[in-house]
Amino acid sequence: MAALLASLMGFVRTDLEEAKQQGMLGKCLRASFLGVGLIAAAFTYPVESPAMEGTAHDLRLVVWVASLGVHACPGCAPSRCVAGATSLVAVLRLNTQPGVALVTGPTSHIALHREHRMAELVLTTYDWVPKTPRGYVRDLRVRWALEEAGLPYRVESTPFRNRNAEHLTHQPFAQVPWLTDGDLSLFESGAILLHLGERSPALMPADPRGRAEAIEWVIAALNSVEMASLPWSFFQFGMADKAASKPFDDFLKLRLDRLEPVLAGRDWLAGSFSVADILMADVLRLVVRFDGLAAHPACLAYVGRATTRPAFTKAHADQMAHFAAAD
Ligand SMILES: N[C@@H](CCC(=O)N[C@@H](CS)C(=O)NCC(=O)O)C(=O)O
Repeated sequence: MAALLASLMGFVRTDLEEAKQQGMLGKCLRASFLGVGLIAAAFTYPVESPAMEGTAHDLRLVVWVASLGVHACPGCAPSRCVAGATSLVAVLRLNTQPGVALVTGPTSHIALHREHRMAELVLTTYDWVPKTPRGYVRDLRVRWALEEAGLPYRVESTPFRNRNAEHLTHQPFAQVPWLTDGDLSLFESGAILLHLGERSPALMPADPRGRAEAIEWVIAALNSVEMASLPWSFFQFGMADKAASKPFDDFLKLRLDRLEPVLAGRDWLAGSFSVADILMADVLRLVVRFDGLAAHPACLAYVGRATTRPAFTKAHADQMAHFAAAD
């Protein structure tokens, strides 16, 4: 970063020197003032915008700054204007990323502001649950995503046995999890993961196509696969008469038969690992629990790939420890 800034300053110094010799110092100074104005405008960067939107802003800013240089300072080589503008925007972008900002100044405050906002992520789960659901409570999906993204968060508890009115203001079905992000409170694990996907490229592809595919598979995991696997699991848990399970076995098999060739052809659903994989793998994990993927090796291998990721291991261990601490 320091080397980048030094070379940028070197460019500016050389240009000013040349401009002085060519009698264009006034124009150069005016361009510098306008440049400072543009940098100030850059501070209004969309702090919470998706990665692509941020990239579009970066490109627009490069074009503005470079064309300003070309117009205001005709003595300078256009390539130098483009190089200078690109370096400037790269410095701004880096310096507004949490954990990256190296140069103290207004832009590093944006990074601090982001870090501060992220520190306010609070995941709520039950204070305790019986042994059977442990390791499968849906706060695990959220923990997993937060661990993958390296986002700071803390976990709070709500009573499992006495679900109070406060609980219902966050989760109208008296379930868990919910996530608060500042003054925003979100329920539904899918909605929470999509929200977190906006925060990190580790959770959501940056390109529009990859992003659309990830969203598509998030919905598929919840609305096409979990919709079949959850009622099927009631029979496995002994909550329903096994003699009546055939339609549910068939329904799940139909979904798995279609998912099998998809997962045989790719490692992750939307190109790179994303929130879609967290949801799909977590949904399939419940099927694995009852040996329901024996006839679907690609699905089984996919669950293995996903659950050997360090972020899953940590999320799982943390959930187990959370409930064990309340025994
Ligand atoms: N669709 C909801 C389902 C939430 C859900 O089923 N939560 C379970 C724990 S994994 C729960 O709170 N169960 C207790 C209950 O339904 O009373 C989501 O994905 O967040």
